Amino acid sequence: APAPAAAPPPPPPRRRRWYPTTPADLDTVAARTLQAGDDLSSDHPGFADAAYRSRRAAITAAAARYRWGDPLPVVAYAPAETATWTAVWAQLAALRAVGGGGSGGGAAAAAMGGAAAAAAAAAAARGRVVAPEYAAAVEGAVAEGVLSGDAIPQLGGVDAWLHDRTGWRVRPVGGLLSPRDFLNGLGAKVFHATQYIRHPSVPGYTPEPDVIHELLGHVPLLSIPAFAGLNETIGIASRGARDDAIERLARLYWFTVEFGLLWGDAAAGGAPYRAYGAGLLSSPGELARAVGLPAPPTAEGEDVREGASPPANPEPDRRPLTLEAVAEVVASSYPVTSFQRVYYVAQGLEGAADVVAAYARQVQAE
Ligand code: TIH
Ligand code: FE2
Repeated sequence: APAPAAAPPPPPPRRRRWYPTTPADLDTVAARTLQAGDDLSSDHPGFADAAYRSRRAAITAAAARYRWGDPLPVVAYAPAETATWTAVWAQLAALRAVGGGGSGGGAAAAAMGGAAAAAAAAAAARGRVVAPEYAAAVEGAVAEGVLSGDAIPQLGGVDAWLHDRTGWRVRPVGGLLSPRDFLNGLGAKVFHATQYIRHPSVPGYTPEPDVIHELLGHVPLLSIPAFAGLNETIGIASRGARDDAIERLARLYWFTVEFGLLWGDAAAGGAPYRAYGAGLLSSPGELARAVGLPAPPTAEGEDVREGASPPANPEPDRRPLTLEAVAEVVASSYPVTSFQRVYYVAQGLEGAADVVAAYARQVQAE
């Protein structure tokens, strides 16, 4: 990346003496991306598309110049980029509405008042395949004009909305950070967000973060206090941690924040699983598959890419997220360019946060 980074302090043998704890501190790490937007790997769908690559390079250059306190970069998205956003938005909105009765269902329930309304709302929510808190957060952001299917939101508006709710900030980044730098950012209540959009050839799944993943996956969840707290807990545990602890925390993050599921309400005839992982909530293809729905059609009417999920086991494993299971989670590597083979299922967002907090205490006591 063409990033003028400040020289990092020399690392001591086991524990780092310095780590960022404030948003301004992140100026020293945010420009150190592992895969800048102009350096796509050869299996990336945009690898052979020169126009796509130069567009990303322009967007990531602005992110690399950003320093804390600057106005967040504004990207003038092209009509084709907006079309990708709108198409993925529509697929995700359909999945978000599954079993939820839509916002009309909520309004009808509210009109009844009292216990009847509560019962109707509960019945309407039973079939949902996304965490109900997530669906409510997106609906709130839409109602306030912060998120919309019609245009790719700018970081500035999203950042102000998020800061009002949980005190979190969004910071532009040109690509993947090291796990240590990224997790340290969470400890400072800062979420690093890319601004470029996935290649239009495979809209239902992308192997790397993009603006859809950040703004429709992570940001609504970070507006929910219990869930923002889970992110901060992992971030604080990463401060000055040994490299092997960083690796374990990154895996815990992956199997919870990125790909976590919640138990649904199968006993009452509802959905068996509900997604809260941002990597599921931004991928129509993987979201449908993770919760056991048929894959949604793409704009062209074809199934989205199945990734390289093993043909012998098209149905993923789903295992309970308990503190005992975390030992397995933090020892598990995972695919980054295909659908996951295993998802861990928690008892509500609070249940996930409790398990994460218990493990974070273990790491901090090491
Ligand atoms: N696969 C996700 C998507 O298609 O939106 C993006 C990512 C999640 C985690 C890493 S990359
Ligand atoms: Fe992510």
